[in-house]
Amino acid sequence: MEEIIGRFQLTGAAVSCRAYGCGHINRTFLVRTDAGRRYILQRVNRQVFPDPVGVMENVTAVIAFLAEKAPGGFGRLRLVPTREGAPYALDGAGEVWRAYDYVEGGVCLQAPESLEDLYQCAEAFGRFQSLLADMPAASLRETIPEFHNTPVRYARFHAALEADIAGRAADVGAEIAFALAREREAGALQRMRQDGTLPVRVTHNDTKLNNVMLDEKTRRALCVIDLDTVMPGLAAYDFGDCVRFGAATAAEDEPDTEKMGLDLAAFEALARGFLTGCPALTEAERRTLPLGAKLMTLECGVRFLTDYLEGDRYFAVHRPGQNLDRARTQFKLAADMEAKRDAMAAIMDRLERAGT
Ligand code: ADP
Ligand code: GN1
Ligand code: MG
Repeated sequence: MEEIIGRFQLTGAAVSCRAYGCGHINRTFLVRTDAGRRYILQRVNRQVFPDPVGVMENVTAVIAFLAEKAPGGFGRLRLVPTREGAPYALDGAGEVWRAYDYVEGGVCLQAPESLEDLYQCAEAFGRFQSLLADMPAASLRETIPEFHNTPVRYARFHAALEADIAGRAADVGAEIAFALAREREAGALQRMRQDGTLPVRVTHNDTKLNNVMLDEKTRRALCVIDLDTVMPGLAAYDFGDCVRFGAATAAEDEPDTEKMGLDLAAFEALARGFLTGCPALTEAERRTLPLGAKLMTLECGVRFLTDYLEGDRYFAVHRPGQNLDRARTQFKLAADMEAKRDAMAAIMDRLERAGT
């Protein structure tokens, strides 16, 4: 680690480096220096991102765009250059490393704590999308091709089921049946993307609460982080994934699925926040936000189940069965969203009448 830390222009000499955060994808470390500075050091996951250098080009471009649009605000995220002035360093094994200034005074939530926090997080993701509205989508690479193409996610699920390399399919019949029963409707957003009903925008695509930094004192959003998946997408993806995580009554990997469901008050706070941050949505986009919540939840469940069937190769797992627990909570949540479809629609109508 010392060698890789030494490649970046840190202020002071590094005195400690430890694993940090709860991300499922990259290897993240917190580095402290004798000058009292903190940095986030990350190794970009090459299995997940086939072109990590392309990821860094995207991240650099988005940071530069935001710095121009919202200096000191959402543009505060800063990559620390290497001693040669590059935005990332390559190690001997060809791994891509980067360092960010730690966003001081910020906290990120692993679970919702208050409705106001939820409002702030959703407003942040909405504002993020608004700020990037005039960034040419074609200038960004697709860092993970077909990332939220749900039918493609299903195709990979079918392939995993067929191959059953870990011999696990026989034990998860109920989960498989749940996913298959919803395959046709799961493609609804993708169809509306293809036929032009929904506009393609620059979106974040991974809008978990722990990808927003809130001011630890005022609890207002400081900035959005985890920019690896910023690429062309739909508003419904960002709102949907935010609801999937933020309006859930249990943790993503809760083993007791009875605890999992949709919290409608949380849904309302998130919807109010997102619409406030992103006021220029089309009528079709607004209408499809609750559908986004359900489909992003279903898609995520299918991804967790696929990874379980493939022997846990994609998402970081810390115990056996964790991906299966994750898949089960997502399916339980999606089922509760089906039951609460009218209630979600009523909330959207109420917000519309209130001019949100
Ligand atoms: P992953 O793709 O694995 O989720 P993230 O970029 O989200 O990686 O980083 C993982 C965690 O590290 C975040 O959830 C957050 O807690 C912390 N983190 C990342 N970047 C920063 C930053 N610039 N300042 C403070 N904390 C950060
Ligand atoms: C991953 O990187 P992280 O932990 O913020 C994943 C998301 C999933 C999420 C599920 C690049 O997000 O797509 O929704 O886990 N990111 C990638 O918790 O696959
Ligand atoms: Mg993250």
